[in-house]
Amino acid sequence: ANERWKSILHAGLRDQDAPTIFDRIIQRQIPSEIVMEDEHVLVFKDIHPQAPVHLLIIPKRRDGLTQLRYATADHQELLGKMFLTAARIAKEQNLRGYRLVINDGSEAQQSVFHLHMHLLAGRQMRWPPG
Ligand code: D5M
Repeated sequence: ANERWKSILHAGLRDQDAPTIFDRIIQRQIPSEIVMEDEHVLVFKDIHPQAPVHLLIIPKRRDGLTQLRYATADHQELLGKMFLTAARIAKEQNLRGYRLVINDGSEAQQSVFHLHMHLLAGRQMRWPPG
């Protein structure tokens, strides 16, 4: 399997099945600051925070969702769960305002190909985002 990933990387292609760093976080193979977890989603602190509060909300089973563009009606409940989780955490942490971001694709600067929602808060945001 290692050889296969190497050849995929070499070709500059993305393997839909290739695990990402987030799988390692889910499996506790690498440390992370986990804020909340349930059966379906995991929330942890972003390692390169862009605001005083910067959390990542991810599905625990990637289930084909390397990017939001691959979402189907089958993912509707999971996607709703991610939004409700963000809103709940914002309420629990008494955030006065917050921003949710999903980067889809390299042009949007997506770097980890396991669907994730950024929750940013704790400072005055600007518009448009960079
Ligand atoms: O966002 C991917 C985000 O993932 C980016 O803000 C950094 C974060 N990241 C990468 N590795 C880690 C680890 N190990 N812990 C916590 N956070 C991490 P994107 O939208 O794909 O650019």
